[in-house]
Amino acid sequence: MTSSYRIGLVGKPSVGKSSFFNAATMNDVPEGAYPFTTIDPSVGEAYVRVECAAPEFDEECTPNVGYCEHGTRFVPTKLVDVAGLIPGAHEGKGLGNQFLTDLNETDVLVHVVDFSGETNLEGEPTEGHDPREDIDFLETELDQWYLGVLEKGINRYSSGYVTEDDAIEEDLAEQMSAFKTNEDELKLLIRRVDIGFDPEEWDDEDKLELAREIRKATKPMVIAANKMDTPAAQANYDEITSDPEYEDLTIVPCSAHAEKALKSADKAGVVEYQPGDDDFEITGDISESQEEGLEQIRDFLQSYGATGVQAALETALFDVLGVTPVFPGGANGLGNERGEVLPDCFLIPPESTAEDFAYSLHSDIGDGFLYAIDCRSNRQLGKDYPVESRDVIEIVTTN
Ligand SMILES: Nc1nc2c(ncn2[C@@H]2O[C@H](COP(=O)(O)OP(=O)(O)OP(=O)(O)O)[C@@H](O)[C@H]2O)c(=O)[nH]1
Ligand SMILES: [Mg+2]
Repeated sequence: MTSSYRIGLVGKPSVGKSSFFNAATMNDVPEGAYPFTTIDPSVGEAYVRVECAAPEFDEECTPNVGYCEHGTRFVPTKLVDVAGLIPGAHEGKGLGNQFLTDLNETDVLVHVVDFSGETNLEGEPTEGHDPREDIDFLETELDQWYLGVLEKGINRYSSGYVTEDDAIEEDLAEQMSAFKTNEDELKLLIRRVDIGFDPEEWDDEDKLELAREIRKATKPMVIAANKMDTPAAQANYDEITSDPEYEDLTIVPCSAHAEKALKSADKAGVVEYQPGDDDFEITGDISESQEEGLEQIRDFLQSYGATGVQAALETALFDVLGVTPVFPGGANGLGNERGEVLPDCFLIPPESTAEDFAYSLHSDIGDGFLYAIDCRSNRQLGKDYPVESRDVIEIVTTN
């Protein structure tokens, strides 16, 4: 069993995708104030926080992967930094649509937006640019990309080699398989858009609306309002979060710079900072100017609750995608035969049942599933039990 969720960072050039990536993963990919600094995508390991269950059992955990600090598990997940997208990317503008396919590998997107308004749609320096344009353009760009693939699926349907009882969702599912969708989901989405099941009847608007629904379903998105350490970004943030047209969006205020600075200072032994926290402690000898910089960051944390890098990743995975963290445990003590305590914290798909969880551990465990045990209450759970966040569960099998 692997926690193989991938979070993709998208956005126009120069918004701080690579800076966010470096801050989250402590990598060192190039960052630059010029468009298309990044060309090839980088994949790194970031962490999402889960409150550890071991203290509730008066135990100390021994994680297999990631780490645990002050009762917080840092569970690894994959983060992908891709090249910047500009308007027309779906037609090959900028670096073209080749890297749009990099996004296929991701489960959820963090749209990094330069809230300072100091870069235009191409990622070049400007002033007073409205970040709402960036939010709109990215959605449009992704929709157009989906529409292109959708139209191929419709052509496949109309091209005659389909048999008579063939349904449109079958051909679409095949054509759009890279988007990790399937017939059932497509059927549901076509129904939701309410355009009927005969593609001959669909006009351009119907198709675009369907493409948009498929995009929303298969690429859920969080907006990281980046560069919030600048006054211009803070003003834009206030304006956009109170704009009713944008109230359906999930926007997380963020400063990749602040996160990187704190993590680097922690590494250097100058401060004690736990990623995602709302404060830090200065523990080393520092110059006056360093102290001034750190105090500015502290003010930022006080205003926004955190640097926002952790929050954006966790909102994407837990709130928007609905992934559930679960600890495999034992009803008679949490340790396994090797003396490890709660070694794993798995991230499982939304709405998983106890049986799904068993199968995600191993097909043999799923096949032999008898019942599960909630290790906190020692209550027996049936196969249809919906697994909840931070459950500690033992699976009892026939073998
Ligand atoms: N003030 C401020 N500037 C930032 C922040 N994050 C990134 N920047 C700056 O924004 C510029 C672009 O950063 P990158 O990380 O290279 O942006 P990118 O989105 O990866 O750009 P491309 O690879 O060209 O698509 C750099 O000059 C960064 O220093 C932030 O949190 N605050
Ligand atoms: Mg970059």
